[in-house]
Amino acid sequence: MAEKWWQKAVVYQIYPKSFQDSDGDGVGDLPGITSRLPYLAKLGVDVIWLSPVYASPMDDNGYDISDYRAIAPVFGSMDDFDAMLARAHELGMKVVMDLVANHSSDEHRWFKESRSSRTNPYRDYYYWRDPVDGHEPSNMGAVFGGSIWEWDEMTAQYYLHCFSKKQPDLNWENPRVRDEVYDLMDFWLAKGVDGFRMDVIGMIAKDTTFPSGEPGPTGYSPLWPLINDDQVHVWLREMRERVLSRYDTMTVGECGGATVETAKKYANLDGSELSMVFQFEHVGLTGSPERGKWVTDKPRLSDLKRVFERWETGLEGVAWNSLYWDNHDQPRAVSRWVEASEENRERAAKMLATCLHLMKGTPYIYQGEELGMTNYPFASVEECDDLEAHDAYRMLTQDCGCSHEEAMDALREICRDNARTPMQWDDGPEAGFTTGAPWLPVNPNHAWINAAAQTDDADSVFSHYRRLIELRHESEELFVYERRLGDERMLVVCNFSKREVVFETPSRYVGSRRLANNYSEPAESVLRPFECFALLCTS
Ligand code: ISL
Repeated sequence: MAEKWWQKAVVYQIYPKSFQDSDGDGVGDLPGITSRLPYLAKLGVDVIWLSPVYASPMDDNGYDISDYRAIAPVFGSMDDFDAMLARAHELGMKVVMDLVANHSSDEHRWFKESRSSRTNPYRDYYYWRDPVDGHEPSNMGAVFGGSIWEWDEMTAQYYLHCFSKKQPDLNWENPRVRDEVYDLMDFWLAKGVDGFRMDVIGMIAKDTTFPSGEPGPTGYSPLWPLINDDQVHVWLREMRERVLSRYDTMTVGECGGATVETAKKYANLDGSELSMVFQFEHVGLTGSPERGKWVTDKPRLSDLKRVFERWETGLEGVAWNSLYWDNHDQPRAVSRWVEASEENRERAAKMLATCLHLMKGTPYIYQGEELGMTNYPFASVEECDDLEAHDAYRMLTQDCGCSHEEAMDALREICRDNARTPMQWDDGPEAGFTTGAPWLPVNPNHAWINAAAQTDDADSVFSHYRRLIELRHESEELFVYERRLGDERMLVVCNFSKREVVFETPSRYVGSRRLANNYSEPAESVLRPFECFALLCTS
């Protein structure tokens, strides 16, 4: 099967609220992103994944969309979007949008119509159910706390929301809902965007009997058995047929519960569904039934190796994976995965990057990761913005019996706001992110962790990432093969590019006979432009 462009790409995720503000309102925006595109071009990334910029009441920072075809005024206008897209393309970078279609905002026109009467034509765009014995139809808990069911006085029924109550789940069983989603995908693809990161796409199909489960400490049962793992593939195939097959896109599905087996369906190299999966096994190695993800234990290296090994070998030649440590839902890698002090933070950041980027799959860099940005020293929950952090604090202190300090330790280690503090551009006021008051505080360590200090320093974390990205592109330029006859082996190495390419001669060939070469001195660990040689050894 021919290699696809997204298999040699490196993706950079932008969280627009926190990347670059251009108008001093303390919130990042599209003109701000455009102004920083040369920085990303210098880093060398191929694809930008833009977290949501659509119209939204921002209950969940844009993951609650009230108009899929409009830009939130706080981020700018559609013209600003078009300018950003054009500039990115000019600089050779593609742009992938966040498609949040498991749910909309409760302020979307569809939901306003839907809740207005039981007979409204939009009623079936969402899941509405009668009470059972005067209660919610089932006892599952939503990701951001409380029940998955919200009572709506207007029509005296409950509606389903797997996330916040301002994020009602769209009813994908309804073909009109699917048509709407395919249409809006067309709208953005026709504009020239290069694909989609699909938010919680693994959750769009539900067990519509809405079962109950064993309640945990919060009184609710976990949500995951609600997911229908078979039906989702039917709809993704339909989406491929109806929309994606008409464009050359990169699609990545956020699939929380994906296993190696289900990933072979989601991200099969036959192209029937998505390009790749974003799976969660390695970021879910810690946690407890009582406290969920809110524990301070570090993941065990042996577990991490086991998980990566299983995914690498399991998908080999069959399906494609994404490689990531960080994103806007995870704490900062250098704070979370290792016990790095400031003294060895840079080395740790480079080590984590190297470990990940040289695996098979498409690497993702989350803004600031390439600078070795760290978690934020939150002193109280009031400093956090994220609705999930507030719910977690309440759950930890009220349902789990944690003290304030214990709860804050968990938040400082795990909470999503760690990733969402403003990008650290320089050591000036507010790290060069804004001239106003930032919506989340800037980490005080911007005094020494910032882009200005790193972009021209060959030894910086930024330069290390840059080199890893180059390596990924370059490795496509080598033609290396080995021939064996009896106990003789011959290794042929050809650099098809005009650039230097890192290449480590396998140890059994070190010092062996050189048969054909176009440079007189043997290569060290770098192949020179168009260098070739053949080595012969007996094993
Ligand atoms: O961070 C999480 C809560 O612990 C994850 O479970 C997260 O909610 C899940 O990965 C889904 O994430 C996506 O959808 C959410 C949104 O809040 C996240 O930012 C987004 O990445 C709802 O749209």
